[in-house]
Amino acid sequence: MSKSKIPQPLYVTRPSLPPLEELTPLLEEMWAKKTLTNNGPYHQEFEQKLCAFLGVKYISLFTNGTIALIAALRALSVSGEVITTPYSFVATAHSLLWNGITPVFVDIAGSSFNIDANKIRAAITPDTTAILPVHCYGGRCDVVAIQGLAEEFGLKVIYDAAHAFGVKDQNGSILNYGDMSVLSFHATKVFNTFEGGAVISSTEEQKRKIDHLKNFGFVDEVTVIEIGINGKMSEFNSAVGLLQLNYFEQEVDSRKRLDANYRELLSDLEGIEIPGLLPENMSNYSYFPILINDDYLFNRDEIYDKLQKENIFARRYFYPLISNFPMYENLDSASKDNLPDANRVANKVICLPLYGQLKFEEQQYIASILRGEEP
Ligand code: T4K
Repeated sequence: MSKSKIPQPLYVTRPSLPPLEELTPLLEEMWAKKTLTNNGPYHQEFEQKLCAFLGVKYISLFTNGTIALIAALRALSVSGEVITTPYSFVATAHSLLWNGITPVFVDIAGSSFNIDANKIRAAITPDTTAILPVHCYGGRCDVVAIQGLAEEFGLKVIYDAAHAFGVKDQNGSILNYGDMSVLSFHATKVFNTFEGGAVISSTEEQKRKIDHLKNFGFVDEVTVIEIGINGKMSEFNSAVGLLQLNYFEQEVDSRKRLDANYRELLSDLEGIEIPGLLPENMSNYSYFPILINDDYLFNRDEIYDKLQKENIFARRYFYPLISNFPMYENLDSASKDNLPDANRVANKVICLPLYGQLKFEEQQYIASILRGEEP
């Protein structure tokens, strides 16, 4: 397709939104009731509907995924050292520092993007209290091996499942693994409430604790039992979330088709590695990462620049690695020798635009730039 026909610019993602006219009656009701936040009716309904939709028992809605992570670690009394991955959005490790916990980085497994469960054992010390893995791009971690290690060493497991909304395996929702899982509903996520997040607890008692923690520690008007924070989701975000549930499957179906198109369009490009397709249901198609190998025409940053020049804003998620940011780089576990695969992948990865509204012609155009064809 010629450049003039491409609606510019193209971004790594664009939020899917419910029809505006569906939101209007919910807003009118909100205006009439004047309940705007603090566990209002939409919040309660959204929690209930989400449990059923995702196939989990206990959900607590949050203002965003980062505060949800911070609260989850606190609720489980995690302290000392926590084993985690450097290949993630910086919020994963920041949630540890906000709790006064030292992150211990373990490499990812080859090009799988997820923590290498076989390397966790060697990183466990007497100070380790938990593992914080990430289901990166929505791909499930090695949950069985991680659970085995957690049981052997008495560790908690908190999954950063920010990318994993709706992902299932043969046992149902992958959000049921570990002690807690944390979702993000940020505008850039496959399911969004503008800003938002949630903690999935494995027991009712944990949910109660999380609910106190996100509301300053209040249990009633005059009793505070925790050093809580304000992590509550508003009625507006909850109303948006309720409507979004009706469109999630449609969004995933569109992305699935677009994912297949990219695989076809890029299949003959030697030097561009496309990660394997996950089995049906085990992906929500939240990102389309590709790896630019050394034998390709251009290196990763040249491709990134070329795309930008054409107003295509692909992103290098997750470069730089968390372990290379200034507040982490001096940790022993942050050394590049300890994290060869994560460093290699972070230097080769680029996530191409992927969202339900993306057009096939736009994908063809992106592919032509990757091929080095002049627009
Ligand atoms: N754990 C993991 C593994 C995560 O990936 C994240 C968040 C978290 C935890 C924390 O969850 P939250 O506290 O955020 O709920 C974005 C997001 O801000 C962040 O939520 C996300 N991960 C991360 C991977 O990506 P940026 O700085 O790359 O976003 P930004 O603003 O550059 O947006 C990217 C593109 O998306 C834009 O170029 C255009 C498009 N966009 C963005 C926004 C905000 C829109 O079209 N509309 C919008 O409203 O971090």
